[in-house]
Amino acid sequence: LALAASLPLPALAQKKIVLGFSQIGAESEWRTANTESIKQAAKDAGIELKFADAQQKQENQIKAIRSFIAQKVDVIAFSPVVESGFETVLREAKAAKIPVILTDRAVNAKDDSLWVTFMGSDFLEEGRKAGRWLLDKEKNTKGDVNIVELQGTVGSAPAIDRKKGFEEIIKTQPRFKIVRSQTGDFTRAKGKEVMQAFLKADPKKINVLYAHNDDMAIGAIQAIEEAGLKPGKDITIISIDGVKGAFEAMMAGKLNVSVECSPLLGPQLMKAVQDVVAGKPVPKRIVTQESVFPMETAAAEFPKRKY
Ligand code: GYE
Repeated sequence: LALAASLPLPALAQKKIVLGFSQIGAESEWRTANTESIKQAAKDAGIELKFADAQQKQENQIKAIRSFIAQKVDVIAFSPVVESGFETVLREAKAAKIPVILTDRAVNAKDDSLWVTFMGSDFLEEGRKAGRWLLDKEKNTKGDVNIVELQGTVGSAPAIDRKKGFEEIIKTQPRFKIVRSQTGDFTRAKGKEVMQAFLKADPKKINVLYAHNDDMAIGAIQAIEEAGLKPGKDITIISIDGVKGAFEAMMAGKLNVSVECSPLLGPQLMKAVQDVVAGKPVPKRIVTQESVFPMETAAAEFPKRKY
């Protein structure tokens, strides 16, 4: 008996941390890899995950967060589909004393006491990297460079910042012109559809496509081929994420460069959840480290890619 009393409590008797996570949807290869990373990391960490898919709708995310509050989960984490409109529900979580972690995308609320930490990529920098790659590629050419842009989801942090960062760089040389810009909602289907419209409007003038994610670029590649043009040659294509589909397109010579944006946020999210529950301090901002993969590096990098 004395011996039994000195043994540590069996795992089952310890209270499992409960995490409520509201995911945006399944709009891209990036997003599916992000969901897998979170589910796997929760399992590995022994955290009970309540996972809700919002199907790209903010109202569904707000509903999910309210239901997590009602269920009194230990921590709420979510990837906000758009930047604005979450303040009210975040205040409700704060009033219920449930800590909130933002993953992947930011909100634009002024009161930063509404979340404990925001982990994810620097989208502004990703846009700048895309712009710098293009300026470098064209450094020995002359004349106008006409760019069409496929934006991500309207009002989302990555769409806003990837546009801003890219523009910041290209506007240093006025011959680089964004001639058309429209949202493709981060999906292949929409990327293809909008690219078809771009090509119809100006079939000869497009030199470059800048897509805010790989999926839209992959959709657009189909549209370009169907129009009888060579993607990667007749039109230079730049996109962001670095998913396997992009590496395949690069190895086929159809995509020129993909700026990396890692979806593998699961392990660091679980670490932050454990720290928050244990009352340990967590940094207010955790930035993902990332590189740029031009087409020439694709074959060597492909076997190492994890998403
Ligand atoms: O680039 C895109 C996804 O928020 C960084 O969302 C993420 C973006 C990613 O749908 O593919």
